[in-house]
Amino acid sequence: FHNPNCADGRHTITHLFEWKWSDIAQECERFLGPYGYCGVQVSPPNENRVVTSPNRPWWERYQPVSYKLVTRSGNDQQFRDMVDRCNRQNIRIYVDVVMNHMTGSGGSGQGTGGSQWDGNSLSFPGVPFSSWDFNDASTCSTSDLNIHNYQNVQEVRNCRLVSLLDLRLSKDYVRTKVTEYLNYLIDIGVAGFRFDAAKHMWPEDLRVITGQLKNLNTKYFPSGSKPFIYQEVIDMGNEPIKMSEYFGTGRVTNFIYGAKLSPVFRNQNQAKWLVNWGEGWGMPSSTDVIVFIDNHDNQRGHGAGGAVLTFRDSRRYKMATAFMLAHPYGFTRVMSSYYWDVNYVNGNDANDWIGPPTNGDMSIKDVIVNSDLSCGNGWICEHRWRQIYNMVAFRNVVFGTSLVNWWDNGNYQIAFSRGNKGFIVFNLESYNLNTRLQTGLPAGQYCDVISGNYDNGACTGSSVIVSSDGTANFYIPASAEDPMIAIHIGAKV
Ligand code: QV4
Ligand code: CA
Repeated sequence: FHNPNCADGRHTITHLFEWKWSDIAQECERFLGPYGYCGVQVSPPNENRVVTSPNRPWWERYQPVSYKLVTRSGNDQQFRDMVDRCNRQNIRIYVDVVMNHMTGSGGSGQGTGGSQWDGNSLSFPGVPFSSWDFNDASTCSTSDLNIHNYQNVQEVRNCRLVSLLDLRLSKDYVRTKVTEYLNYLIDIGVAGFRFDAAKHMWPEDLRVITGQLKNLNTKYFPSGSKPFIYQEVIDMGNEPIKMSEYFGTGRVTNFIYGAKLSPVFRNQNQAKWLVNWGEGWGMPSSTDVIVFIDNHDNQRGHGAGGAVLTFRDSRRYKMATAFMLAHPYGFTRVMSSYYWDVNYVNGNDANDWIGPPTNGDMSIKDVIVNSDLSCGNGWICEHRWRQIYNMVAFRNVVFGTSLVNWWDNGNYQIAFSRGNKGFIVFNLESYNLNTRLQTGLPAGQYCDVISGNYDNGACTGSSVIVSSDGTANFYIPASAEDPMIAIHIGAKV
């Protein structure tokens, strides 16, 4: 379950948060395929609760009503069309799977696919699940059945996360229904899963469920391929539940990564310390994690909290993302967001619930793409920023090489090579960088893929001359639009 199942030479996924399936299908064809991405994490595709107060928040999709593929992103047929068209472009689809719980307690109604649900009687006929299929006072010991104490493992896994009705995954019937859903997606042709709220599920239950999964569809994957699984476990080191409990069933989301890298690129912790970034900072082994700067939760103060860099600090965010993509540690995920107006009230964003850009009938707006590759209609499309997509290509070119030729100025200027294939320099000082450095690269002229592109054998931005001894002079003004330079053998003039 640790292998992402990327097509050859592709090593990064992007989370197209709240995109419609029809837009993702087009994006695979017009951008993700040609620009070297491996795949897409999609929002939960299964039927969810329709929340109208507030009006259609993004988080309604984390309240399942059934496993029918009908949401504001599209229906079953549109989902299948996306998976097929993306796979044909060598782009993989990873599904966000919510199987810890169903809707919040209380309330009732119809889901996005028309199924009835009742959060009072714990009735979900669209699956079907009934009150027998949920944890209750016999398994959860808090008086309101909600989780209050994250130091109590039993409580975290058997009680309700923010009142969400907690499925009894120890029961064969519940495991079977969830497994049917996952195998249904595998048959369609997805490459793997994000397990939402994995911390709230017992590793043993996940072991049984993943043991019943089919191999991937041989229309798109070599026979015998297992789904890629990455499990959402927020482990900042201060709770009894550890990431390592989940390595048997796949990788985990490494939230320490963005939390510790962001302060460096905010000039709150010297960049020179990144010399042993990765396992050296007490993080799990590289092949057990997926890494990212921000995710859909912590970019709005949910989940692990709001201390991470996001698109709103674009200059620092591009640098942190470039560092992530240049560095060998972990399997990389690039966040792709939509815009919303923040409104801080007592330190919290009162608008943290706002859903994706919508039309008057609350359907999700199309993603518009402009000739400069940027997006419109409220979609931020970080994955289309030049400094980011060129570093996705950098990672593909240098993949498998080790980090060598580390250099730093003892403070906020750093540089390193990836074998003899790529080199990157960062200047986070308030003064200019002007230094000769060993790049490890063959002599020649290289395009700086940060300030421009490699286009028809020429550089649209600045270029770097590497001499026969492998050294080159680097000049990065503190005031540069992006105070970093990256070169690699795939962009040599
Ligand atoms: C509220 C109160 C409850 C109260 C209840 C009464 O908080 O105390 O009992 O009303 O009805 C939404 C609301 C939340 C509401 C809840 C139930 O925001 O206020 O409870 O619904 O109606 C997302 C959002 C949540 C949202 C949830 C379901 O972040 O705010 O809750 O979707 O719609 C921990 C976990 C980690 C989790 C993270 C956010 O360990 O697993 O918190 N991250 C994942 C997802 C995340 C998602 C969930 C888990 C749940 O990444 O996006 O939560 O599927 O760290
Ligand atoms: Ca649970």
